[in-house]
Amino acid sequence: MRNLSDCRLYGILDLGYVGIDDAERVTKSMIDGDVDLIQLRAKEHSVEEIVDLAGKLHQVTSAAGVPLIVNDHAEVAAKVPVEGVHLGQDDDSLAHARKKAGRHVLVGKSTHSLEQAVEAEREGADYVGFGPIFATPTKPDYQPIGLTGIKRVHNEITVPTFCIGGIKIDNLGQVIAAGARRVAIVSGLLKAPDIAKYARACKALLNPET
Ligand code: 3NM
Repeated sequence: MRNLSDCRLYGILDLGYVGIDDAERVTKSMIDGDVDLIQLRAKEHSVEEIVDLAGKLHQVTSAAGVPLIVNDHAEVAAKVPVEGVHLGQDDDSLAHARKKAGRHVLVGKSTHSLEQAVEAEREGADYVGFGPIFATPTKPDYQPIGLTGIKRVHNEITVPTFCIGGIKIDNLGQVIAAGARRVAIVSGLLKAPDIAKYARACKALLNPET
């Protein structure tokens, strides 16, 4: 299984963009494109549906050595051997999520300011999301935080930090130049005509030495 510290490109499988029946195909395309980490994000689905889908997707991701992270519902990790859970600012505390999972899992947290990122690391997050960097239809109610905080957050915290929000292949160079080493992408990836090719192009920018 891939180490979190080696992960650069985080692909988010958001069922707002992908039909549930298409989720496995899209997951395979992400893996084909060498996405390092995959999150299942299903804001409008029941926990039962998420458990069912996460079980199916985990067979695919684990065979490829790609960690699968479930958004919001730590209890899914008690039923399916996913590698982690991802929490928002309004979700369970990290300690509560770890208790619900009932076993060791990675726990990531969304943060929207330097202060929240520092607090998430202090609380014990294994990684943080940091954004939204740019305005995004995937999370329309959030004020973009821009590029300027990226260097500072990397100076202040040591856990892997995935910049997120409005990141596309076309602005990824800017995000990297601002100090990002890792990014999470939702719509850019899911709306790409060729998801694997898009992911590979992002990886090439994130890992210029490979
Ligand atoms: N979390 P896209 S921004 C899911 O700032 C999510 O925490 C964010 O979607 C945060 O790549 C975001 O389509 C949406 O812009 C990212």
